[in-house]
Amino acid sequence: MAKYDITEIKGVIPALMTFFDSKEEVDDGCMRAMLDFMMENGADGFYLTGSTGECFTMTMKERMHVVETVIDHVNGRRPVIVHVGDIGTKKSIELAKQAEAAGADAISSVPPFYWRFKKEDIYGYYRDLSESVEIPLVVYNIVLAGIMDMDLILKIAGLPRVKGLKYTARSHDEMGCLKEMLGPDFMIYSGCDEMAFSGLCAGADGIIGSFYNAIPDLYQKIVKAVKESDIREGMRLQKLADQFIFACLKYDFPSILHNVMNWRGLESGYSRRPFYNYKEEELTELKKELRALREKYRAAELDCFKL
Ligand code: MN9
Repeated sequence: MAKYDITEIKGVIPALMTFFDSKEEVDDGCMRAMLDFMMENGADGFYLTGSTGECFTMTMKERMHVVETVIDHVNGRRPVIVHVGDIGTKKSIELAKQAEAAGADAISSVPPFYWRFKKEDIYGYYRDLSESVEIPLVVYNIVLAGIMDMDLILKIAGLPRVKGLKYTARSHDEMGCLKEMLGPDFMIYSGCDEMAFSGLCAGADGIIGSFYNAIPDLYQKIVKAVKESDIREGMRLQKLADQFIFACLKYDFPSILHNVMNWRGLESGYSRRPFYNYKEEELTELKKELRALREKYRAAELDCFKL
């Protein structure tokens, strides 16, 4: 059974990585340990089996298994949103029903992709998906993908069980307008980690993203700065996060995140093929860059890294 109302799902929400072992199997022990780490360090909720979770490399059964394991481990201590996106409506519905039965608080989905679906078909996808379960649905729009425009999002947002939007973009004018138009109970999640501060200032209720797996504590401080209207502190922290992110994004993503988490002193497993797994010796430059960054800012926020 879902435990949280959608309006209680806010703050820092890691788009949870899936932790695989060296044989590419989902590593349940590692998943549980990572959830503990994130809960201890500022995660306010979890977003499962999205692109950061490498969902498109996983079978339906594996996705369902991750959902069950995570919900069992979190055990109501944090809200859980499950990404059920796939190209086929029937498959997404199957994932949605399982997520609901497992106790997810909401489902979420990217629009159907790869083929150029018509607007009506995308609307139909969200209608059918949202009607298949009782829990709310959070639409996931990646602006760069160019699949949905503002009109289509607004139309989909009118569906009764559509209660939120994860909006990933480097500009927040549309996101801010959508928040204004859709009102306080329609939850908006800013999806670009490089722009979390700006997203929150533009009215987002929370932030969902990849880097919150590794540095949820830093982002918790950004959320606090926004709450306290401390612009100077918010900007300082976001700048620090950005330099960290841009250094990492020179490498393959999301697999580099496994190494980054190792440097926090965690055994964080592997990505699954075709993602490339870096050996430590290939990352001397990145470590040097991150170490310099930490020293430059004398940032207590990054001292947690064993670089
Ligand atoms: O949803 C993620 N976006 C995509 C969130 O995967 C397209 C972000 O968290 C990015 O990974 C992050 C790094 O660019 O902002």
